[in-house]
Amino acid sequence: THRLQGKNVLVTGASSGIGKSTALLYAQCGANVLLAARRLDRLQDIVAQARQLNPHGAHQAISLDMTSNEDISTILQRSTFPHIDILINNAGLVKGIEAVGDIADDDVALMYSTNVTGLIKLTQILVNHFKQRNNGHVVTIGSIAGIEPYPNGSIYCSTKHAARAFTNSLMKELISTPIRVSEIQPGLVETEFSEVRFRGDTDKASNVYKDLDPLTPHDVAEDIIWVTSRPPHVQTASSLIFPTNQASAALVARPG
Ligand code: NDP
Ligand code: 8X3
Repeated sequence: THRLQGKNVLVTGASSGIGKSTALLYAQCGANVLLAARRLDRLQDIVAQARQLNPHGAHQAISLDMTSNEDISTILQRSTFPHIDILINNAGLVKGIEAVGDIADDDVALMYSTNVTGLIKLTQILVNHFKQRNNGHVVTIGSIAGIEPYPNGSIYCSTKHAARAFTNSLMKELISTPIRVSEIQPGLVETEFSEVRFRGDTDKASNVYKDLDPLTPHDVAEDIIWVTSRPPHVQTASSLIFPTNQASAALVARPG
């Protein structure tokens, strides 16, 4: 992880879950972290924690709504960072478990604009920035849902398939450059993800992780740190990471 010392890392969705753990672990590894999300108050608390872990680092909280073209297109100008070395495309969400036919247009629009079109817009900006510097690393947080679609998750699963295809095309486009592209594909991780899916119903959300040891956001953060701290000639194209009792989206054991 010495290779992360002094690197500038933009983490989207850094106010909770995987993004928060990732931002803090980067800080601990000596990186400067630009933490982006909608809930700025939360980000400011996390910046304070990052400062404790790496007092010499230049950490910044920046408000970013992935559904806002304006927020995305101004992000580099609004940041105090001179440049970015690593982009972690982590912001994302699922809303509802409705079957096709019953899904509200607003939920479709929110998931697509956050998980797909916002991600594409931000990545284009950072890829141009990386091309100018002839250096950089794009990491997209995909999902097992981007490999194996499941019932009652058609919109979320299709957004993660889109993010996967976009990220993979990008890796192929950048084949002759030093810029790296990676996708991390987690299975069940206990975060606020299921609370958002069940629209705030915490009982339903905690049931998702009942009787198994899910991944923690820190587990996923460790994988992200690993992938981005390899030598420059090493590119992890994808990393599928499950809890030990999970083997596919549908195959989950609950040993109790
Ligand atoms: P959390 O709900 O804990 O965190 C989601 C983060 O995304 C929050 O920081 C939230 O910040 C941010 N976010 C959501 N919508 C927007 C938006 N419109 N603009 C900016 N930021 C936004 O969930 P996770 O940590 O689990 O999710 C992180 C990523 O991991 C997602 O892409 C998710 O799809 C993926 N993933 C999660 C898995 C899991 O089992 N938990 C498994 C596989 C992948 P704020 O609300 O402050 O804007
Ligand atoms: C989240 C994975 O299968 O829990 O991306 O919906 S799943």
